[in-house]
Amino acid sequence: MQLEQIVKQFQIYGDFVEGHPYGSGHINDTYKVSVNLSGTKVNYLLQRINNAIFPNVEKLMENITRVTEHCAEKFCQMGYSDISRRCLTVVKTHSGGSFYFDHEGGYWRVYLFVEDATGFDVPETNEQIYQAGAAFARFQSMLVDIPGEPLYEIIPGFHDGKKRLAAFENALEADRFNRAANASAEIKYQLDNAWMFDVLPDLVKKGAVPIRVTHNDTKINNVLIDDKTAEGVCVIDLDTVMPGLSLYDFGDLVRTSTSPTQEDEKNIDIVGLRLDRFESLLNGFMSVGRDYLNKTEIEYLVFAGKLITMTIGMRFLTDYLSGDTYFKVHREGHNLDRCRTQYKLVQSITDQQDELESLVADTVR
Ligand code: ADP
Ligand code: GN1
Ligand code: MG
Repeated sequence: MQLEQIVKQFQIYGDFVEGHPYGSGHINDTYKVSVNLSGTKVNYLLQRINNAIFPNVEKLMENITRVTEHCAEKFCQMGYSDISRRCLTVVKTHSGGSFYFDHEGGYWRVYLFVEDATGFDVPETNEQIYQAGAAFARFQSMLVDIPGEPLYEIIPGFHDGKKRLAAFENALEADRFNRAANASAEIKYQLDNAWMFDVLPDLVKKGAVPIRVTHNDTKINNVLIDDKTAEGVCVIDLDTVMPGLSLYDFGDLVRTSTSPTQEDEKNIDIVGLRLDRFESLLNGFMSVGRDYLNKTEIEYLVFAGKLITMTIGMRFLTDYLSGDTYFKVHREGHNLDRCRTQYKLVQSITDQQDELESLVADTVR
């Protein structure tokens, strides 16, 4: 079905003008589409949901609408008037007012397009990093009192390192594409660092770290930064919002904002955590986080950065060994390149652990 036909299924008024692939997400197929409404061009964000990864689209969209409606209400109470820039707005379909359109095995949804804001794969200034940290912490704090049943666990064990490790070991054992030989150093690094995966689950078991409602995919390009004010104006990509740990969200921010490089940078020498970037992220996150995070959560912030970077590195490596079936790839060895940057960053965090811990200590002094 053509994009134009898909757009027609939604409560979008005006004549279809154009639609193009958009963004650099690894999971969904995303398009920016435009319609002409009485001479004004209006943009929308159309997505084909990756239903191999999210088989329960009904529950996925239920989670998302619960979260967006709750956040909209909060922003409204706070006196903001530009609510549709501050949280995603799902556009309904004509027939039945559903939040997605299902056609021959394809599942489509539409959001209002957040104008004049950018999702950076690599943030350009420390202010952007600070604002991104503050935006994700604000998002967590807003969801503390979301009413009703717990959100549906859309991908069970999403950040469960032990489960991910088992998947890695299976892929390694099978080595279906004879790729393990290309990744021997990475495989060793992964196996040597597997101890990390017990740490946070043990803290949860002891009751030291609470389960909250978290985003779970806080890659830096999943917050839109206002082009004029640099404010972290809108948290996007809500597919994985579900019960989780605050630390995982901070960890993924460390992973994606503290090195001034792309996730798939080939020149490993330039990958590494920069202290000033980390400090901006920490200060932004803590500007909101200090009001709701507990002592143990704060104590493990640096570790969380290392852990999530290790986990995502392992997921890239697993996908490489399995023939690149999960993350979109655009070149040969793409997932292995991504894995290498992650492990380089883990090492860089480890090497600077003391300085990083003292920056954390400073924020609570
Ligand atoms: P994926 O799950 O594949 O990462 P995202 O939901 O993150 O997909 O969307 C991909 C990209 O599209 C984002 O990185 C962002 O640049 C852009 N985007 C997503 N939603 C919106 C929106 N409502 N308004 C403007 N841009 C958006
Ligand atoms: C995926 O959807 P996107 O591109 O924001 C992935 C994350 C990974 C990330 C690595 C649902 O995020 O878990 O950390 O790629 N999302 C899902 O870049 O698996
Ligand atoms: Mg995304």
